[in-house]
Parts: sequence; C-alpha cells; structure tokens
Amino acid sequence: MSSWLPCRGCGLSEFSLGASLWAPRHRAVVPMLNMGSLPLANRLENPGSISDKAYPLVVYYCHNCALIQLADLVPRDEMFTEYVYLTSASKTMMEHFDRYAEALSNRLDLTTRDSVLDVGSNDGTLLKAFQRRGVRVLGIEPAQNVASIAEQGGVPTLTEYFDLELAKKLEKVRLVTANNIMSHVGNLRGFLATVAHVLGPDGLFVFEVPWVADVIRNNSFDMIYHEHLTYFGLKPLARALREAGLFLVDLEYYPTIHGGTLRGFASRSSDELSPVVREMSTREEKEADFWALKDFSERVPKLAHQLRNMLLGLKKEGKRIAGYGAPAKATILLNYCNIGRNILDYASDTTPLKQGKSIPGVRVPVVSPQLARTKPPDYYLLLAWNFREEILTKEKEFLDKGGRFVVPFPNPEVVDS
Ligand code: JHZ
Repeated sequence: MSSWLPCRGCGLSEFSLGASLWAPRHRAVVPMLNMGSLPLANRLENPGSISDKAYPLVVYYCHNCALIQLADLVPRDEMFTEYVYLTSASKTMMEHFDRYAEALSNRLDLTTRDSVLDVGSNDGTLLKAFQRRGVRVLGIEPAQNVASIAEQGGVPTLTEYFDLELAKKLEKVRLVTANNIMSHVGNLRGFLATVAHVLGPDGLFVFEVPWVADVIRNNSFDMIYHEHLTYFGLKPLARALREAGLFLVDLEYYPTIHGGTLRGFASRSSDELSPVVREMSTREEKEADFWALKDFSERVPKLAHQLRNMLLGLKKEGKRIAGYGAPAKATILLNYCNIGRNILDYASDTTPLKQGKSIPGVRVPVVSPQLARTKPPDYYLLLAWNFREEILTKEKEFLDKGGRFVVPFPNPEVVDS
C-alpha cells in the first residue's frame, strides 16, 4: 500500500493528515471520512483460499480544487489483473451502452473510416454496439480474463494499462471513450494527458463517471471503495480536463445508472460549449462541497447502524434474509455495517465468474439465481440497489408470493408488492 501525495486533480501537495478533521484549512488536502480497514470490493474469495486481507479506506477533500479522493493506493495489479465485473451482466447496462453507441454515431456522423478507442473496455459491450454500426474499434482492458471474453466476442482488445508509452503506438482516433474508468485511475493528470495525445484534432473524449453529488445525496457510501480513487464533482473535473488541454463542452445526466452518472464530452476547443455545463455546475455548487461531504461523513455511521438493526430485527422475528446481487459495493456495505452470515444466508448473482466464491471479510457465499430459487428467503437485501427497477420487475413473482426487499439507500426501507 502506498500514498499518492499530490491531489489527484490539481497537484496540490500539502496534506493535512491530522488534528482537526473538520477545520476547513486553506489549500490542504484533508481527511473527511475514515471507513476503517476494509477488503477489496471485487476480490471475491475462492473456497479454500480465504485471505481476509483489508486495507485502509479514508476519503479526503482538496481545499484547493474541491476534488474528493482516496490517498492510499492499493497496487493496481491486485485489483485489476483478474476482474469479476462484466458490463453485460445486466439488461439495463446493455441497453444503456447500445443507446450510447447510437447517440455518438449520430452526433459525430461516424463512418467506417472512423475509429473508436475504448479505455477500460471490459467485455466489449460498448464496442460491439459500435461495431454493429460499422465503426472500427479497439479496446484497452488490463484484466486478462475480461479482455479474453471481449476478444472471443470479436472485439480487438489490448490487454494493457492505458499510458503514454502505449498511446504513442496507436493511431489518432475520432472518439475516445472511458466509462467508469476515470475514478479508477491513480495518475489522473497523466491519464488525461494520454487521452489528449491519442485524440485526433476534431476528436471527442466521452466518459462516464458516477456523480459524487448523487453519492452524497443518496447516502450511498458503498460506492466508496479502494478501486474508486476519485469521486467527481464538476468543478474539479473541468479543471483537471483543462490542465490536459481539454474542455468540458457538454454533459448528460443518467440518474438511474450506477445511482447517478454523468456523461461528459470533452474536446480541444471550447467553441461549442453547451449551456448545460454551466447549469449543472450551478446546480451542483453546494452538493459536493466541503460542508456537504462533512454532513455525509456524519450520516454514514448512523445509516450503517440503522440498516444493521433493521436486519437484526427481522432475524429476531425468524425471517430468512439473503443478498440480491454481489456487486463490488456489497463488500463495502456488508463489511462496514457488519452484516455477515449470521444475517445473510447467501447472495444471489447472475455472473458465473462470481458464483461459488464468497464476499470477502463477511464470507457470504455467492450463489446462482437458480440455486437461490430453491431456497428463497423472506427478504432480499438489495445489494445491487442501482438496478432497483429492473430487479423488482424481474422478481414480481417473489413479491407476489409475499417476498420483500430491503432497499438500503437513501434510507433503509422495506419494499413489498
Ligand atoms: P453493478 C461496477 O460496480 C464495477 P458494481 C466498477 N468498479 C465500477 O466502477 C462501478 O460499477 C461503477 C448482479 N445482478 O453493476 C450483476 C444480478 O445478480 O451494480 C452484478 O454482479 N441480478 C467498474 O459491481 C451486480 O448484480 C440482476 O438482476 O457495484 C451489479 O453490479 C442484476 C440487474 C444484476 O456494479
């Protein structure tokens, strides 16, 4: 474990690690929320090789550029060499990325002469959607197992990290995409400079990031994990892009994707700046600042107690409870709230790569939905809460038979038919 000293957004190197946690100190990066030591979110454990490894998880705020971030870095190979998250695991995301490719193909009038480079291309879901529209594609994906799934599906993929050395070998492209990647990048300034390097003169950089204003508003503290090094608000985001010679010219907002996602559009010129950027920045102003983060940090432990007590109450009534989904964020929710096998019988997940393993720390086994259906619980804790609509629709029969869901955010609530 190492510490990244300068602020990931503006490069400020003054860290104030101690004493007064809340004093808004000028021009320093300060710790705001200490979540203790927690396991890596996506490191599901194989039976027989339980490690219980945990790493500190502390959220910092930069008083210079307002970027919310982690400072302690877990070596990236520990997190990304083998990955269990597949974009194609949900219908919602498949449809989202299909619409994404359609919108971008139309916006840029992409033809067979154009190429799209997708950084962190995962199983190739987005690039396949571009291929269906006749565009040339290349994926960059460091996780070997996930990159092979993309390759097998016909998506050319380099199993590499995206850095300047690699970018120098690539041709300039019309469109660079990076979805749910920028939060994972240790050297954000270097990453953005690399994007600028590979982008053609009239190129567009399009990216998606979870919006920190939504994390704060929805209380979804389980979005904080070691992989997510940066929690983007608009002001620090626009600033970091500018320093790489890119301008945030447009924004779209997807409230139901990962609990609230921003799609940003950046180009080399600010000529086509959309008024939406200013409107959203004004809207965000007080939602992702020091005080909003401070209030959130105070709410988090209380919410964790509330959720645990609610589940313990159900257990006392003799109810059987299981987890629905085994997303990365479940590792954080369950470990931080101390919800273990005494509360959850199992977590059901559709991803074959996750089944047969267990959620680290709490050791809750992950089973297939088919197996779960043979031992249905009375209550499902909705760990994949970002797919609430998709899941509640899919589980109509469970609900109709009297089954219930506990939805953890924004405040724990029980949902029935
Ligand atoms: P899901 C991912 O986090 C990974 P995760 C990543 N680190 C990131 O940055 C964030 O997204 C933003 C399952 N499921 O998408 C499939 C069912 O079992 O919330 C998935 O394993 N049944 C890149 O892991 C999990 O739930 C279903 O009906 O938190 C959802 O994972 C559905 C719809 C899903 O991402």
